[in-house]
Amino acid sequence: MSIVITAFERSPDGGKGLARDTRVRWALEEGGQPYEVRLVSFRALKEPAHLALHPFGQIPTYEEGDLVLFETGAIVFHIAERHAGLLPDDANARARAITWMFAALNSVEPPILDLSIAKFVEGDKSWSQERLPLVMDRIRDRLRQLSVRLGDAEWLDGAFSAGDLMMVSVLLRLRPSGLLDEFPTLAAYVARGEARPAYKRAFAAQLAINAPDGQPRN
Ligand SMILES: N[C@@H](CCC(=O)N[C@@H](CS)C(=O)NCC(=O)O)C(=O)O
Repeated sequence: MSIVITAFERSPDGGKGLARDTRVRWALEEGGQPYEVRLVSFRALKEPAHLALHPFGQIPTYEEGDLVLFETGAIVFHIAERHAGLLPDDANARARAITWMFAALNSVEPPILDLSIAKFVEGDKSWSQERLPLVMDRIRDRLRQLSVRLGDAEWLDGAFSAGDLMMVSVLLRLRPSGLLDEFPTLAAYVARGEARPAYKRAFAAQLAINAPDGQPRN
């Protein structure tokens, strides 16, 4: 059954791979699954046809026959459950990999999103500059804790898993801020994720849409 995902017709990051379709593409590539992409404009995101797929009017969505999914956590989990390479066979190791997926989305991504909101949504407010250091320090706290846990390990819990895929995808969004470089252990972890052939294919596929000349626009 063919798989169709949605992605921005024109991603605001100009092809840096930060839009969340990249993590779904990455999971599909790790699982060796072909997929099609339907591009959606910002206007179309909030129109009934797309809202029927995604109640919040966002990308990505995932369609496979009668099944329609939204939320990258659910989508990546669905892919990981069905294809080898993203979740370990051992029950406890599998549960821990899923824990890391949740940790990426529930404990690490929220403060990182807060920074995007502080910069791009609240940037023109009089109090915005005063708040920024607090927002950045909350991210630093999480990165410090994560960095300690990762230590010298290659991946978060043994072999590469969907937990790493999600964590690397979340951390990547920090790159423009420079915060990732304050934590060399995590910067190297993200680089290991980016070096995976499946990630490279996913990145190249979204880049081909957002910057056909191969150079991210922003
Ligand atoms: N929690 C959702 C977040 C989805 C999301 O924020 N998507 C962004 C693109 S990366 C979007 O569609 N933004 C446009 C909008 O919200 O109007 C997920 O992980 O799938």
